[in-house]
Amino acid sequence: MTVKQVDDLDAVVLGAGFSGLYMLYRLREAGYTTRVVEAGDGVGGVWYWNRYPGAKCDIESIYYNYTFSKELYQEWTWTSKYPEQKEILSYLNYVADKFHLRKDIQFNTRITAAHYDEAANRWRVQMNDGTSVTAKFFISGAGCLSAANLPNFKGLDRFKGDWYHTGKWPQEKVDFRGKRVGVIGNGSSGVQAIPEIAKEAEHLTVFQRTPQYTIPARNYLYDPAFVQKTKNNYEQIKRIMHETPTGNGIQFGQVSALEDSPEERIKVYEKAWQEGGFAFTSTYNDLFTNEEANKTASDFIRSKIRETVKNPETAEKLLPNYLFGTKRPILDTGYYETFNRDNVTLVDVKKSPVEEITPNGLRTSEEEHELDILVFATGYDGMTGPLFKIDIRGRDGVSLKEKWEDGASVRTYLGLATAGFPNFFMITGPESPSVLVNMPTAIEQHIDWIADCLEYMSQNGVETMEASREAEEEWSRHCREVAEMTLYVKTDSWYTGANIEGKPRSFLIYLGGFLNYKQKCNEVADSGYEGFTLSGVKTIK
Ligand code: NA7
Repeated sequence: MTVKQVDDLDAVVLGAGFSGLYMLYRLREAGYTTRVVEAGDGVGGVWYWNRYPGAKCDIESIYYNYTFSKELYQEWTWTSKYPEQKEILSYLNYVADKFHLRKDIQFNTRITAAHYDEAANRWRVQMNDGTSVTAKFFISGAGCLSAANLPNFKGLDRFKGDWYHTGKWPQEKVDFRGKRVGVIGNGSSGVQAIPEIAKEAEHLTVFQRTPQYTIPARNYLYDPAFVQKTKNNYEQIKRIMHETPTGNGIQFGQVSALEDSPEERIKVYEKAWQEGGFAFTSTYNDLFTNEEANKTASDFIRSKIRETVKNPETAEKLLPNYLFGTKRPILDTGYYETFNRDNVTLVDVKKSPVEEITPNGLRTSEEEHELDILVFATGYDGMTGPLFKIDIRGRDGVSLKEKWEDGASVRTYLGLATAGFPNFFMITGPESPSVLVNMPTAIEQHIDWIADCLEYMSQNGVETMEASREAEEEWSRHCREVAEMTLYVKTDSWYTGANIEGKPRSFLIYLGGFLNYKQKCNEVADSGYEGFTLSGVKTIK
């Protein structure tokens, strides 16, 4: 394939999801020539690919949007508390149209490599269609959960039925009617898909490795008067999104779970359970830091599972035994109830592991299950996975993968940049608070910081901006220390990288809280980008 040199730009942005769209908007506003490169044939990022039945967001929709445009906030009307994938995708299409973003987006194209050319101070970005562009800035809007994890099951290539991964769902509707369906995985995606597939399939077999805690979402249609009120209170919504710890309207509990009597605690949990949503996770202030406190919430959910699931053997299999919330908490609509259906079977694959996919189904160590369709809800290679899919090389040809997998771990400065990779920025990169904050909030904060940084560079004749090794060592150490103070590190999850075979363990998300993080980012900017090396050598263009 011949590589054609087609262009030289100010910036190339990877991905046209929430991040890429707003980054493009800001760069264009500042007068930069920009190209967004997107693998899909439309905008939307994870909301473009995650079309599986039941896919919806577990953050309340009035907070799951951009705040950069008051006009946009007034124009868009959410229909229900938790927006479905289709509605979010329509929203992002609306944004792309309203701000005429499509003309700078190259669809159906993957970035395969991005190499920094030190002499020219340019990133050479190569695409899978054989073309390449050069740009002064390379910005990743690849997202945290976009590299699908398809475990290496023996025999998948011989399976005669159809198979799908929830994170790469086809555009056409998959028809489950009259089909024997198997779902492997019961994280957020599996828990959303399973009740919907069960309604349609002739029979559904759920292959569960680790039982999960899930809380009822209790989704409902919004009252139009409520939506109008939020539009009238746009400034307040914006404040909640950007000036509260999680940016999603949920208040943290003020007291320890251990301060209440057992009877009082049950009342508090019951109220939150009936209300639905993540209110349950913030009933008390120490559920994720104190094991004893955590156990009270875990026990409550286990009692709910026993109460809901009629077959005691199935209920036992569904009882989680890790600390609640140390895997990403899940919201569901009728998940546990689904196991009361006659057409649903639960198989414990920890007890009897999957041995192989056969031409007609799946064999565990105990028996063979005949299947027509297999659904992998097996998650993602989180945080670093999307970046490692691309051959990103900084100074001296060193690849990001080599740098982060040389036996040590990921090292970033604020999750925004990494030493040895000048003028490369990551939106919600590893070691930023990213997925533990409302994503649109985290994305806007990062992009505003990056856009301001570029503006600073332009005003001060700075040509390269690069995180220093000392600054990133300190930040990474701080991230690890904060994580060690929490219960999150006690459980294997995609947060720790444990879900991917061979992936080095490290806690890839900053747990010090969004507000502390934002303050640190602001201090760095206000100090003239302390911790970054700024160089002012003018380069050709
Ligand atoms: P998750 O939450 O990573 O869930 C993946 C599920 O797949 C989970 O139940 C895994 O079990 C299971 N899994 C993964 N590999 C295997 C193998 N080899 N065998 C059996 N089961 C397996 O991904 P989701 O897509 O559901 O959600 C990702 C995020 O999207 C979520 O956190 C939200 O932020 C939104 P395990 O628990 O590892 O034993």
